Amino acid sequence: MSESTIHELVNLTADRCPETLQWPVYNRGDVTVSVAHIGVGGFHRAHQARYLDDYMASSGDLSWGICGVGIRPADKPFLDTLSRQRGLYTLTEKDDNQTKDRVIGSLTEVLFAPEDPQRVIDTLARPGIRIISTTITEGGYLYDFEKQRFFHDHPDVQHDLNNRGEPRTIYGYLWQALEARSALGADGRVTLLSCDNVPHNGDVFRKALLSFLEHADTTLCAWVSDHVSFPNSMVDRITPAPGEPDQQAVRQRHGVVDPCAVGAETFIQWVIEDNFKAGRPALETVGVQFTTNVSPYETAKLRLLNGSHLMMGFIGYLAGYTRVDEAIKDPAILQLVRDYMALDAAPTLTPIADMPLDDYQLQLIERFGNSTIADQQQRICSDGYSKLKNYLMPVLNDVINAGGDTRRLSLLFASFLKYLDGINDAGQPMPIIEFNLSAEQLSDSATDRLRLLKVDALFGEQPDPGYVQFLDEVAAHLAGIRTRGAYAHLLRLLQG
Ligand code: CS2
Repeated sequence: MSESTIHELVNLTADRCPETLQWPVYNRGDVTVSVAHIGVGGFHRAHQARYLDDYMASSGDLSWGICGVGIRPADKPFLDTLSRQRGLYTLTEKDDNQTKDRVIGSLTEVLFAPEDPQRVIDTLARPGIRIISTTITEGGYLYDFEKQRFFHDHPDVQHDLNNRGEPRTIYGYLWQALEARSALGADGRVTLLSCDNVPHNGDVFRKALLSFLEHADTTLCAWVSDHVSFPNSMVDRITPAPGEPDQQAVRQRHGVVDPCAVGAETFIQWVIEDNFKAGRPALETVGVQFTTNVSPYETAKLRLLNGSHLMMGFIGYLAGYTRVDEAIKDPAILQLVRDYMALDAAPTLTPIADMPLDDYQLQLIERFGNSTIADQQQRICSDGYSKLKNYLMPVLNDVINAGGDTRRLSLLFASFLKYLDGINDAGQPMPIIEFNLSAEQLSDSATDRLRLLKVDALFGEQPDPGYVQFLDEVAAHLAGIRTRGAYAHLLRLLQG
């Protein structure tokens, strides 16, 4: 493509968009914002924003635009760029048979909270905002999932309770916004919709927010209980960390320079508890499933998809695979993942009429093998400690209670501990991202990694007998991995 045919997305309009690229079919000038979304990462852009774009395009109801909000200081450069692009960005949906690029138009406002916290609070307080949704990752809820307790002592929580004007956590922002909404009485009603991979994400969000407010303003707690709903939801779309390859591809195919481009698989699913306090778009017309009980969907997805990601993540990364599609094509890793799904996770699940679990497992193997998205092992291993708690501890508890076989799960925990060394089987450094483990926890446990599992919430200082045996198995696997390498150790396990 010659340089003269290169356009920056920031300068594109419906008329100037290359014909090969799909531009929003609705007039963005007519869109009004009813959703404020906190956490405008790749996943939100590939999932929720895409559903609302579809909805506005197909229904002509333009009242469901999104205001994207970032509250983490590190989000600034990205949000500045997205804001210059008026919230527009390219989404590429792809698998081995198709590649489809489209410009998503549903994000019509973009705010970076630390720069102007009051503006964000005022936005969240606008009665026209009917849904406040979040993708802030497991860690963002500041909640101990094992003990089911809010991290009230967390320094950022303490900061927010004592410095109303400069919130750092989502709760600090919501405190003031909900206070303003409560002054409107019933007209201030709103839905807080968590879109994170957290078991019972709506219930957790509600509990955490109310725990915060108990220390901030008890009267507000009562108003929130009556006027705010927290639907549980299951969200699904594999979205690798966006980067250069997504941008290069859009530039090559369409001559468009888009630093906010994001790529994802073609599969997409969203199941939501139908509990909205201030109305909702008819998203069922664009494939969203509404139900009275999300739990079976969410449990199946977390245990089968996210659990398998971890199962192949640490072992595969240690074995030298940096891409998920390459790891899953390794016969030993494939067998491990299949066995984990069929023998460990599936027996703990409730059957779902419209999501047969055998088909779901087969489909997952195919999705993991999608080479066009080149999903990153580093991404699925990142924040592994929180993910183990979230996705795997519930499976482990069920397997232990049923007196089942824990060999694969103990291997998984051992491979996680070895992964923390940051060195793979070939002795090469392996970058790891563990923001919920302090440098102190990491270095303290360097000589005896097993301690990490005991000192924190996972197993406690004096684990129950079933868990003592499990921890012995983890220790034996860890020793085996250290002696012969993770991959060779896996082969032995599969043969034995
Ligand atoms: C992944 C998820 O980061 C992870 O733990 O398992 O991001 C996964 O790709 C999504 O949940 C898919 O919906």
